[in-house]
Amino acid sequence: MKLVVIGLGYIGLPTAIMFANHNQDVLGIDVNEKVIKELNTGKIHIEEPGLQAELDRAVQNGTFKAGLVVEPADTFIVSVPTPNKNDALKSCDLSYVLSAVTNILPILQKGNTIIIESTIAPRSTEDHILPLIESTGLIVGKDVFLVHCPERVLPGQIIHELIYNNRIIGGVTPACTEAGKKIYSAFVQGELIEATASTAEMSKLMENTYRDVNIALANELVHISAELNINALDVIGMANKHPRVNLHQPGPGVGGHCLAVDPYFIAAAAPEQSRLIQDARHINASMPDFIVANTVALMKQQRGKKIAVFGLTYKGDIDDIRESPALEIYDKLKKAGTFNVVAYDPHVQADFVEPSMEKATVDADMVLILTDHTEFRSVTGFDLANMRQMIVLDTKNIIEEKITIDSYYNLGNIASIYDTEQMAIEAS
Ligand code: SAJ
Repeated sequence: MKLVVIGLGYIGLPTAIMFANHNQDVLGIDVNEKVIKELNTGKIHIEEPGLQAELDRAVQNGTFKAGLVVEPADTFIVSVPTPNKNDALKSCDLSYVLSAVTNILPILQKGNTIIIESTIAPRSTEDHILPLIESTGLIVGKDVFLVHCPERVLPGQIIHELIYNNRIIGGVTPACTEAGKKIYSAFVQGELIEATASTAEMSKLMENTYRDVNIALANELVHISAELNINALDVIGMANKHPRVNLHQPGPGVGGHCLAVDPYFIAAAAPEQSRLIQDARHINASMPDFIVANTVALMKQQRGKKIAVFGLTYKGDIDDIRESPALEIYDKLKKAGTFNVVAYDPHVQADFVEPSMEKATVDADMVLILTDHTEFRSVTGFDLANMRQMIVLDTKNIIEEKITIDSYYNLGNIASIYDTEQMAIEAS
């Protein structure tokens, strides 16, 4: 079977390579010439464990090549970005998906299957993509097959999850679903769940919205507990001992290209009916400002000058800074110009990132931890001995040996910053 994958990003590339390693003849398409060149010389352009070895295998078998222009095939998989639009409710921008599908139309043949893997707003397949395909005169469900098959893999574990996760196969008609199932059965060992395109779209969006809303609940608990002088992290630990409770973890905000994006697609499609989803988004999106305000308060109170920011990625142990609340906090502190702000992140290589932890912390007054990289887990007071004042604000509650730090704050005891402030005012 010949398969074309359009969009060779975090999802499209691993998907293309997996098919190539399971007896399919794969052409990967991207608009970025540099990416195409690198892939054709056998190099991947993203950090993902195991992916380079998988590409090496595909190159050796001669089953994968990359290019700029689509060619006739049996199956087309669309895996391009769907950003938020700049409108009031940040609705789903389908333009890359529609343009990818438009490029396929002139070479579309009877018997072909088009699969949309990109995350899309509810009803996009039936209301926007289906009419576009049928404008060619081909009938979906009879001449060609259209399926929405959302990806649900976790960065860092993509190869494993592509194979073993359940997969929702949302066909526009039952024949479309059948066609989709046949294609993914090439390598998927999880269940191939039959669905309609619209339920598939909504299910994918609700999975991430569920998580976003639950994280918002944890973040709201931080605000409530700070007001009432209760340790929110202790509350979460205790409540989660109940067999049917799973409070999520609070943090400096919600990032990445899924949780911070998908809920808006639902909200924009049904604004009147999605109050809770919109409130949750608002709570999570305001966390960076909350962290900035507390950082500034603590620094001013201690007459601090230098902040070492630990972690810029949107979550731990990855190199992805897209939609990262950590980066937003770093930028805001930097732009304010009040303090010398230095970024340290062992996973991010960029000019503005200090590669040495020692240099980042020397003479610093505060370490502000924004990402739960494994490397930060074992940081102790001994590693931070070169700071001017050893104050740590650990928004991910990651440091294990908290006891070794002179002044340790997390989202459980963050309100105590102000107790000290009050004490300082009273003493002066
Ligand atoms: N976060 C918290 N508290 C928590 C959990 C996460 O603040 O208790 C934050 C993280 O720090 C991060 C953000 O949420 O900033 C998102 O991280 P994540 O690990 O929850 O999600 P993603 O975006 O890396 O991946 C999600 C996954 N979805 C679910 O777990 C429901 C993944 O399975 C999806 O494939 C992916 O979105 C996607 O592509 O949709």
